[in-house]
Amino acid sequence: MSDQPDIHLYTASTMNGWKPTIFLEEAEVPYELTHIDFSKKEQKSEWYTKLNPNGRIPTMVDRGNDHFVVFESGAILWYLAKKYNAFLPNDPKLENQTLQWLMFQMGGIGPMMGQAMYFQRIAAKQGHQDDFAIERYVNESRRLFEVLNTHLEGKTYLVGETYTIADMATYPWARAHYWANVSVEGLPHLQAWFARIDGREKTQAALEKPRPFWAFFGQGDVAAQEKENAERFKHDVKMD
Ligand SMILES: N[C@@H](CCC(=O)N[C@@H](CS)C(=O)NCC(=O)O)C(=O)O
Repeated sequence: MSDQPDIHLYTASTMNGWKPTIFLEEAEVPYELTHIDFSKKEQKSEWYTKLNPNGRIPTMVDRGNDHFVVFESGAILWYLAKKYNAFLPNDPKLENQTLQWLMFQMGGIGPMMGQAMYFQRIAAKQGHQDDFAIERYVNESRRLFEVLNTHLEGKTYLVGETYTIADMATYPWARAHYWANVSVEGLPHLQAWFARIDGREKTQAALEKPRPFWAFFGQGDVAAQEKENAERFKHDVKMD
């Protein structure tokens, strides 16, 4: 018997990268974490792209299932929820609603906010100022936040009363609204949901791994964050 944990996660400190660590910490599943260093372009290396043909993080290997490899953060969350029977309701309708909100994040919030961040925080800093693109992605992100806000009225979490993988996928992105300059003013239900998840200790512990969320994307010292990110994103790194 090996004493290695089943789950081996390859990740970095980004919104997509934190999603599986949130699950693993919340479910108290032991895991090994390998930090993929963007500044060394490790995500494009030959060994890594054999695991993840998209050359992005996160990727997960389940040693307990013939080293089954999963890429795409939503698929990793789904796999973990099924394997550990956690954070995914058993009721078929609630399960499907969880999938709906997970898809909403994967196809909407992530790509729109990712581009809003990219055009403001990376492209603009490299001399490519594109106001049309910035406006488009910021406005579309705000529109999606309004959808979330309306949906969350009277609810504790995205799918009823229980914390699910849909919340785990959406929180790291939406909570970083500040970094994408997407306002959450006038969205009280979204803000209340933030506060609820801000108070979940295990989720917050997950956001420390491999490097802290709040240092990069919290409302801290913007100049210092941008300086650090300039090094981190010196290659043409994208997020969606
Ligand atoms: N749809 C993918 C997106 C993954 C993604 O965009 N990852 C970014 C970080 S958030 C990345 O690895 N960027 C590195 C690069 O573009 O080289 C997922 O959800 O897993």
